[in-house]
Amino acid sequence: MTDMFCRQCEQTAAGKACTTRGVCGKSAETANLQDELTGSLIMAAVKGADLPDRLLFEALYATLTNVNFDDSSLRSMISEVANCGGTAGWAADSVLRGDGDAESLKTTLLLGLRGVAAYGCHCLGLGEDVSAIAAFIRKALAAIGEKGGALGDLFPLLLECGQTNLAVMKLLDEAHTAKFGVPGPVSVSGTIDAGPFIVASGHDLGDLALLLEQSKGTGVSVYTHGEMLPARAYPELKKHSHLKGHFGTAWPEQQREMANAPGAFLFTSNCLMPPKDAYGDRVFTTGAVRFPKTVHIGPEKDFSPVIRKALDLGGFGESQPGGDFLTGFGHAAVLSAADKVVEGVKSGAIRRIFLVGGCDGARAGRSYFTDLVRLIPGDCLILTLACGKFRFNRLDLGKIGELPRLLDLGQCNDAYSAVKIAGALAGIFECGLNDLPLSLVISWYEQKAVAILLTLLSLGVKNILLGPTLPAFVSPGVLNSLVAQYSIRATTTPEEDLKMMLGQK
Ligand code: SF4
Ligand code: SF3
Repeated sequence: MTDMFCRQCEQTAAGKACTTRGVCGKSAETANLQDELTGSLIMAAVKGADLPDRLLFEALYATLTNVNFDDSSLRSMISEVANCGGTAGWAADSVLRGDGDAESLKTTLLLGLRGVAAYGCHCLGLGEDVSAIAAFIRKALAAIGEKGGALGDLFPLLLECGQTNLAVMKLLDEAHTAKFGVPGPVSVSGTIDAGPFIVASGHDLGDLALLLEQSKGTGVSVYTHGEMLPARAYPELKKHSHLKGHFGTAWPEQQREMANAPGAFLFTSNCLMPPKDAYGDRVFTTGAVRFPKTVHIGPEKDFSPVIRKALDLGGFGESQPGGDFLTGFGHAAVLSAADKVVEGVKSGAIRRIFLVGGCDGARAGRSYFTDLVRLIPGDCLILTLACGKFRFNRLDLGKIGELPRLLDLGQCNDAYSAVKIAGALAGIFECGLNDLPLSLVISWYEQKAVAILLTLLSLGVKNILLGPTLPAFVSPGVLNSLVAQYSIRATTTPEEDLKMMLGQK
């Protein structure tokens, strides 16, 4: 018996499982509470208990990597689920630790649901109706809770999870556009000005909008971090002159970069690394994110403690120069240039389109994605999204005609834009998605990427390259079936993979 067992993310210990303490910093106690919470949600679903949508989404999101490290909040969610009829009794070990194909499919489904729930939480925050998404989550949790489970019944649920994730990403895209306008290309400065500042991290544009309203006229500047970068592409967020630019680089660098910056940090979603003492007192969390020693801003979203902290700290004495980031190529922007892309493909000026996107992580093997992007020939377009792009989004990759070669579609949930763009191009060329001159190279780390991968599979997308390593929770039998049905494969070397992709029709 081990202290804990978690293999839900790409950095799991020795590529197998974290068994004493998480590589992410999660303790065994926290991991076991997260399993208990998962079990009580599953039992609630099996019994058809009346669990409110908000609790369902928030509890699932609390178990995603780099979100909740706070045992007391996990305990109170377990009690809340119990009060609604969620009991103990699910044998988490038999599924999450199992090596069989049914356990692997159930685990993949559960992790996909965690990703869906994360996006569902952002939709809820923006006032969207998520009841259809919640209905599928309840059905899928009940299927996970049933004893055994035929492979033939579980696989269709994985694809349905992919379709549900597409639906929730679409809902989020529409909510963002309705509230904050249509995103457009924008160059975001990486310079941090002198004076007090707040850095807003994570995916929640609704939280950022509230922070901008509350900090207006206080003399505090606001910068985005990580997945919040595309915020400045939205007219209703960009209009705030104190939303100045973007702080730092990739999320795995946060402990080093935040320790050296005299500002206040607000985490609205993953990825939070356990804050070091050097800067822990200036970290604030909100929404699903929690850390025991940091101040949590509750659902009333009063960000005045964050603003006060920034004013007390005073910020840098002098401006800290940094390079620029180009972002904001959502589906509306890219499709408005569709004629140029189509013309380029027809004339041969654009040989191929690559989607190199997904999560970032701390392992050295992730230089694969930078190396690949550097090697992709100058007559190919590169679409990107999510936080893995920080490994190459400041490279000068030039243009094809008037189009920048690297187009940043936005956050991981903007995988919806990628699907929409690919669908529109397939319509124009009158072909299937797999017949487009398009190659997908996906970097995964946490469970939103699992949900997005299931979306791509549910659309019948083949030949996806997945890296930097394959998930530990996928059994050999499930892997064989994915390879047979979808020709999915693991990344090898940038050179070999590029040769193979350029050789595809
Ligand atoms: Fe390990 Fe990842 Fe689980 Fe953290 S989330 S305990 S790093 S597998
Ligand atoms: Fe990144 Fe955490 Fe996955 Fe939104 S912020 S993609 S890793």
